[in-house]
Amino acid sequence: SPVSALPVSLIGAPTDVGAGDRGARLGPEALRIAGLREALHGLGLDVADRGNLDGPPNPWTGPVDGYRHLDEVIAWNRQVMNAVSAELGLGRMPILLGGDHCLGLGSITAVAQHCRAHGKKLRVLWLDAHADFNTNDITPSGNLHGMPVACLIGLGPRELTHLGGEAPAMQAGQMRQIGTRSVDAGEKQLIRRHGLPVYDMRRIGDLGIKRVMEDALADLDEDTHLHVSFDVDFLDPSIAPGVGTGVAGGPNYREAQLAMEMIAESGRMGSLDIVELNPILDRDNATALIAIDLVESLFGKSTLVRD
Ligand code: 5AB
Ligand code: MN
Ligand code: MN
Ligand code: MN
Repeated sequence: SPVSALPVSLIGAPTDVGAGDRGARLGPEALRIAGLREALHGLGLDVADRGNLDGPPNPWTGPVDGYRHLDEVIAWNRQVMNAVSAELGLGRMPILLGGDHCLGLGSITAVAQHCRAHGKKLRVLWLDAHADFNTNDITPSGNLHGMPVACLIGLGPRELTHLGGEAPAMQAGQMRQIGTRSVDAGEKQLIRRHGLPVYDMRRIGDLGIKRVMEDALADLDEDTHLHVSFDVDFLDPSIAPGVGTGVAGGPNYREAQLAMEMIAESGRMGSLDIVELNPILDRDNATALIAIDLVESLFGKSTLVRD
């Protein structure tokens, strides 16, 4: 049975302007074709599919001042922020279908504004192989999908750090990164300087996914809005090959599923991103199917025999 009684709204953002490979623009359709709406409906949820947002094409040009496609990234994030705000305003749970992970900025900026307006606490779980904590002076690529976390805490170009009019959207201490295993040298320094809470794969190996999730979900209360930003490259590429920036050594199927089950049991999830799925690099839409399977767990599908 679903843990969330909230109606949910699917919002497609078909773009890869922030990524280093093209193909994530096809993510929303791949998730639809793999049956996301039907899966959620099957759990008893009220699901509305809002279709796809519109935005500029991917110019596919090199970095300028350390950023690739900054104007297009700004435009897409504005669209996402407005669409997510609208669903939250209707009392619905937005599910952003990326698209690349630069869009987490627009999504979480909207969520942070909603929390401020309603006196709620914000906790963000960032499920990702990467920290996405680069800035234009340390990025190895210029790709903005590697920078949304930095922008969220106020490090980045003003149009992105002030996307919602106020900055920063959140503080490093409100985030928990999980599954991290590929962090650039400059990013590591920045993580230490800002005290970003990271549960990397080494820690998951040492403690086990159960204890890590207990920790990451500790002290949530009725007033906490939990946002889950699920970069599909969180998963080990052996089970989820359809991503542009896969990194070996990620969570296996059962570890990922338990993480999702524990998030569901917290009862606090109020918004979700599913990003970085690249169907061009996938086999038979397998990665979309596994992502949907895990999203069902996020919404309360249980593996308990007596639940
Ligand atoms: B993703 C890298 N750190 O900045 C960079 O997939 C990869 O949203 C970023 O997590 C990966 O280019 C961004 C090398
Ligand atoms: Mn990411
Ligand atoms: Mn990633
Ligand atoms: Mn990626």
